[in-house]
Amino acid sequence: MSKLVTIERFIFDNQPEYAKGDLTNLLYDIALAAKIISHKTNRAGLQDILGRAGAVNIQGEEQQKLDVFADQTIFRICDHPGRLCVMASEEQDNVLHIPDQYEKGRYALVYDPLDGSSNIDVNVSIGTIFGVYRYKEWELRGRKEDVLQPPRDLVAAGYILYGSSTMMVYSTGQGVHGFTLDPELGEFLLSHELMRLPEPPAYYSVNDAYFNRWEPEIQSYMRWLQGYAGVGDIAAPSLSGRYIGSLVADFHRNLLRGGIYMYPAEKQKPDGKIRLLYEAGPLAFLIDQAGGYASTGREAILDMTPTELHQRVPVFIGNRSLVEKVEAFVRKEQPIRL
Ligand code: AHM
Ligand code: MG
Repeated sequence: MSKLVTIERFIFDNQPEYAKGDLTNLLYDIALAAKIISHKTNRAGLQDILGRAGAVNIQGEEQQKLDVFADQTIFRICDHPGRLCVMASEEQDNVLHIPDQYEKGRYALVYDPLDGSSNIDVNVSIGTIFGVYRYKEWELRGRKEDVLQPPRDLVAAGYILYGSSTMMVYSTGQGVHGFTLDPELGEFLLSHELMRLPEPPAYYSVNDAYFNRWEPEIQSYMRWLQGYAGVGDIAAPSLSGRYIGSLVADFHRNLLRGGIYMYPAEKQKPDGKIRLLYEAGPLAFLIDQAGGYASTGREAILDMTPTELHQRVPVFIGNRSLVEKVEAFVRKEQPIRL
């Protein structure tokens, strides 16, 4: 019979040597936030019945938008246990400092509390993404510089997917592991140990309504993926298309089945849409740990040092062979046909 392993037990047993318990506890704090957000997310449709965001509920409290609720939940759980020196969230313009009355910790947390905002109100999967860095200057009380580090220097990264079940997937640099929430027990149980991207890949995921806005090399790459004759030096693997428009859900499916997720640059959006610090960076770390690769088409996302909290980057992420091929198209090393 297989062993029943809780996320708490797994994190504790697999924590890196240097972590001294703090990283373990931080990951467990994030798992707790995930349970609270999951509970609220599952009741999202009931907001229409019990009161809309902005309205006052039966206890006289104002109903919150889910993404604001998720943002505040993570902050409120992580601001006081003494594990962090600073946080940065997609929902906040500036870094979030640990209040003066609390002890300062050795880690910096970046997070997108609820990604896939267009899917929140239509009952489609959404997710939370997070990354953990070590502080840079102990003397100073948590600064922007502590989070503006290349994703390669992450000590942990992961996501929570609020889908047909809630899953937490994370890595501390020793492989990628997935846990499924048992809603009755309120525990995340190990369900996917040591996740690796399968070959051959099954899917490509992109919003192809924007095809006309992409560079010709990316348009050609898309034609290659779709099996058009005369594009690229060798035939692409036979892929099917899937696009949810929730990065975590698209990423998770491709991690399990193999594939590539893309959000290319556009004529009006030269850096694309996805944010480096708390979206592309942590997922680049995970995909690397699962045997894959993440690129802007021109450089490896793992090695980019963010200069701004909300900086955007074009993203191609998934099986290495598919992502390296994008780079070959961008370098104009592939026969092109539009
Ligand atoms: P968000 O942070 O505002 O939710 O935007 C990020 C999301 C991703 O989850 C998703 O992959 C992408 O935006 C979808 O964008 P589009 O609707 O342009 O395809
Ligand atoms: Mg987002």
